[in-house]
Amino acid sequence: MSSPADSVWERIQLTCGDITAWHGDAIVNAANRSLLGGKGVDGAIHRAAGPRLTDECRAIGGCMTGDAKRTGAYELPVRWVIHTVGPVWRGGGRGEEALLSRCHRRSLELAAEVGAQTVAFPAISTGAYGYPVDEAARGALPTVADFLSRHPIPQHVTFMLFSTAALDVWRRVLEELKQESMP
Ligand code: AR6
Repeated sequence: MSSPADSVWERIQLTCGDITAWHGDAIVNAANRSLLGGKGVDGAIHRAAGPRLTDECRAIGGCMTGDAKRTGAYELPVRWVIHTVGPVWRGGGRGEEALLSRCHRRSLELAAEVGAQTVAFPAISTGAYGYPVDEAARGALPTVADFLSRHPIPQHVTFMLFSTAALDVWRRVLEELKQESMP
């Protein structure tokens, strides 16, 4: 992975809040392989989008870990939901980083396909799937920066953290990555 330029980091925003209230083109869902909904951010997205989202997901028939599928967003204030299945954390030696990276890359590919200019991600795998928050930031942020350095769309990516504690961790990791990528 090459070092992203300063302008790429400026296309990544970190914020804190409920992703179902975010206004933009697409949000990413931290789903499970059934795509039929669950707890955490998945439950919140399905509740806010309404039952037609679950119907569309049922017709897709599931998703592999590390892959992503795109649906409509129904009652949500975005145009698309991109459902990705993060890895369960098993200590870090079972390919978790590559799978988490693939989740982000596949989600951005599906967003770019439909011309989504603004995309928001939750901190995939850091809830029920147990991925440590700082490790998740170290997996997600360079992958997104690398994708953005190669593609003009999406123009902006937001990471919607669900607590100020998580936001602080992601901010620290982002600053470290920016420093590391300076020439
Ligand atoms: N907006 C933004 N972030 C949220 C929200 C929200 N409304 N709600 C929770 N988070 P998790 P996972 C954060 O457990 O670890 C589900 O049951 C949360 O604090 O939602 O990938 C699925 O069906 C955490 O930081 O997803 C799967 O079975 C992050 O979102 C399984 O959980 C991810 O936590 C997926 O587990």
